[in-house]
Amino acid sequence: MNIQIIAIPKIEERRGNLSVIENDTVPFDIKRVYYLYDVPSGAERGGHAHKNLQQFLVALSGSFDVVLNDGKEEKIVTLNKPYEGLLINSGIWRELQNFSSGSVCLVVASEVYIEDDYIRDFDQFKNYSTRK
Ligand code: T46
Repeated sequence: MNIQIIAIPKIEERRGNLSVIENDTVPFDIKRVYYLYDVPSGAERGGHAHKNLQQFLVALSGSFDVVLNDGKEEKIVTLNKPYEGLLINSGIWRELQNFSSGSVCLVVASEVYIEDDYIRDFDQFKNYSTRK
């Protein structure tokens, strides 16, 4: 599956840790950053694929599961470290679930927000992925 766990450089000090995401941390030019927070227990986010967008997800705090499907196989990745993230390339269905209390999901994206880039229907996604 076209996903990758990428380590984020970490500067450790007695004062605490600092991690930095720069353009060369991810294989795309960063155009947008957003974050999910105050996610209620049992809530799910995502439930779509992107035609072009690449995204890099980091659990800045707490943990959550990312259920990934490329039309052929399903994988579940648990994110729970602020010094590593999950690169999701285009054409992959994702659902985010099992958010722990107080968790924060940072998303670094390769494009600005374009609703037309979303495939929000799973059957449509399956057809799209078999055509590719
Ligand atoms: C993804 C997961 C991890 C904007 O206006 N601008 C934005 O940049 C984004 C991301 C969303 N929105 C609006 C669109 C909707 O009215 O915010 C509302 C919630 O968006 P959505 O239902 O797409 O949120 P999630 O958490 O289900 O999905 C988001 C991203 O859209 C998606 O690309 O991979 O987070």
